[in-house]
Amino acid sequence: MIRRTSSFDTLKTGVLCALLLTGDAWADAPSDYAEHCASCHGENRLGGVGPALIPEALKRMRGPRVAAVIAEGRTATQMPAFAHELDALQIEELAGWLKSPLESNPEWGEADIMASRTLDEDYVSVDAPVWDSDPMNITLAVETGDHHVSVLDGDTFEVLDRFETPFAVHGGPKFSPDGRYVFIMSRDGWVQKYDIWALKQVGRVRAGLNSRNIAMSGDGKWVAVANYLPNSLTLLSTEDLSVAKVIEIKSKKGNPSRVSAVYQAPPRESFVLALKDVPEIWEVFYGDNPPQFGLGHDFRIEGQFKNPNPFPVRKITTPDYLDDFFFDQSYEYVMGASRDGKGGQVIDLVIGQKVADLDLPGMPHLGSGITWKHGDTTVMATPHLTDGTVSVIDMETWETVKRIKTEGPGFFMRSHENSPYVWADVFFGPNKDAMHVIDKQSLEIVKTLRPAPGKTVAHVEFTKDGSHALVSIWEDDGAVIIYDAKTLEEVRRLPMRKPSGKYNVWNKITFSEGTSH
Ligand code: DHE
Repeated sequence: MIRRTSSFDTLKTGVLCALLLTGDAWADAPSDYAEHCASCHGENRLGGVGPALIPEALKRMRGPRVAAVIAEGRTATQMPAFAHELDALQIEELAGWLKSPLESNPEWGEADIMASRTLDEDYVSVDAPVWDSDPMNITLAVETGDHHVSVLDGDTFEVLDRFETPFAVHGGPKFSPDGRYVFIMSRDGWVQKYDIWALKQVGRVRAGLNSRNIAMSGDGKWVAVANYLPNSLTLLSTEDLSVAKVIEIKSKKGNPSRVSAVYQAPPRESFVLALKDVPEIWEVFYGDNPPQFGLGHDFRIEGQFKNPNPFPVRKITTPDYLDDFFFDQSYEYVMGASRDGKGGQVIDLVIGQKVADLDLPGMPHLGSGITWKHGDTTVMATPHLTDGTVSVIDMETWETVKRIKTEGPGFFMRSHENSPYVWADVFFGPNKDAMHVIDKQSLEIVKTLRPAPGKTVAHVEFTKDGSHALVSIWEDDGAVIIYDAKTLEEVRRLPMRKPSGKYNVWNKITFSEGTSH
């Protein structure tokens, strides 16, 4: 029998808990959960008004430990403190149990997804924007501190609206091709549709239980949602968020896999999927005339495009597990980072084969890569998540042209056709307050900005004309700083709650080479 202690503080280090929790570990946690947590987080831990409490979601939780949140609650949310109802050991047991895997992989099929869909009754479509700003220069700033998005006028930087998002948005929101609607995804699999002209949410649907990112089809008709849980890709109609199809992810050999990410390849009229657990790249076609590949082992298309099986799937075997992608501007070549973070490969999507190896040690973050003209070639640059380096690669020879030494590992990079500079953050380590500005031709760091010493300074987005760069102070009492992109002088600071990514309508819908796609 485990004897409970009375004070939460005595167990804060967790060391004693580790000793106590051997054997009869988490014995009472399920009943404590049922009594105190299930009404908000769901009987099955998959979420309700509160987020899902499963390891896939909790291991991404930054900030206070899970036990501390249970004990002390979360400020500015509906999560209350339980320290006066549960003792220290109960709290540690509960936290440990929540981080343990679910007993079986939950199902989340078309019927569940459709049942989760809500379309806002008070939403009324409008014929023109309800504001006077340039619709192509609207910029969204995701504020992860309190789960909101600010809608900014890209000329005046006035906040036109600030609306609530689902909990824990991840990845770039995706605009409809005309820039009017935006689709936003949370790690719990919720997809939100928002009308920028009307400044109103249109609706929400839970497309997966634990999701990675979304992609918009080139024709604007479909949003694809990459899911870890269940192992699926959900295709939603952009019109009304209804399910067009749920594709179960099983390799050619029948092995299931999580989807690491989904990307759009507009010239190919396809979505391209990075798979976590099998060495394959998938292409899911949405156009009326999908290319006719043979049924050879590397070029298999399942099903016909017309009824009864829309969205045919092509499965390409790769020599390695490829986890994170970057495409050339033609979308013929996809650069993939190895799952072990030690290198990468280039796959030609037309022939469905590897055409080159990439020299990319230090876990490249290809999703943040950008390209630009360098002399008579095009180069691509990517930060590394475990190495203070930006790698620059020639897109014709696939050789590494330069490794630019930075003050620490970075997460995001951005540029703009009209800017001579690339901006690269230092996201991790003691220099997380640094933002490097790199000359696109000399490939040298020409300035390092430190607008908020000691704070995380990360992620950049440009205005439509590239005249200004917006930088996040990634803290709960943070800000978006607006820089003159030429003089590199600060112009203005907009207070925001832990702003993460910023997304300019024009740069996104025109696939600017300086931004992630
Ligand atoms: Fe992201 C984009 C994967 C952790 C914030 N992140 C992406 C994309 C991928 C990805 C594949 C591109 C998809 C897109 O935009 O459609 N991210 C991963 C990971 O695998 C990783 C390392 C670990 C994980 O478990 O997910 C990871 N990402 C994070 C974070 O910890 C960040 C910093 C904070 C958070 O919100 O979780 C984070 N990721 C972002 C942001 C983007 C993003 C802000 C969009 C960047 C853009 O400019 O488009």
